[in-house]
Amino acid sequence: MFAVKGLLITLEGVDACGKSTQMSLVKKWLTSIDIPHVLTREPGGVPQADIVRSLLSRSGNQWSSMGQALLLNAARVEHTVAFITPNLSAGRHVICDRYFDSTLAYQGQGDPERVEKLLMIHKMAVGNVIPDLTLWLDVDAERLNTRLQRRAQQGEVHDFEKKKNLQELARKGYQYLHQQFPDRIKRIEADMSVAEVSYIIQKYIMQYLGL
Ligand code: ATM
Repeated sequence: MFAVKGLLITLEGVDACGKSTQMSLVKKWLTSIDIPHVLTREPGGVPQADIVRSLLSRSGNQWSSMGQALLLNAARVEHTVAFITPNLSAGRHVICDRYFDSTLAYQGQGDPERVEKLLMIHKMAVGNVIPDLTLWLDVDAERLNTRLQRRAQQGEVHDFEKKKNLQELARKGYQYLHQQFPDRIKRIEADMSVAEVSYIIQKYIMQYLGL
């Protein structure tokens, strides 16, 4: 008898791409068909990593992108060792809202040299734990602008231009990663309806779970 390991499945994308909505739909769906799974997110998932989240989200965050990457990797080690790996070993699929592709996209921004360095840091930090499947919810620049403007009107975005620039650079980062790892990273047009995006996500997950 051999143990069946769970899969690590990540959802990625820029802010306002609809990840949170899709995370809860995935949870509802996997629960309804009795698939053992856990949901988690980064930065976060364990108390030490939540500290890093609050450190980085404090207004006036002045960390360089390498400083951020190192903090995020410190958080990721704790999350991976204490939560992700034990769940995978116990046969539960781990669905994670952001993982190392967020670091590669936000801190790497599509620059091959930076991405190379970040991959080395990831390897040192957590070894060969990489997602089995990454679902990238991609929003084009125009829609991103509209979604962020809506958030700004609701008081959720404070420095609109800074936020918009960061998301545009991160999108460039995701485009680069998608070219580099086409087998692992699946691009999904997030401009479709919530139901359509959810249907495509379910199809990919079923394919990877062999359902
Ligand atoms: P969420 O809002 O999706 O929880 O992400 C928090 C922020 O952390 C998001 N910022 N914006 N804008 C993306 C950023 N982030 C990184 O820059 N690098 C990472 O490795 C992770 C996990 C998140």
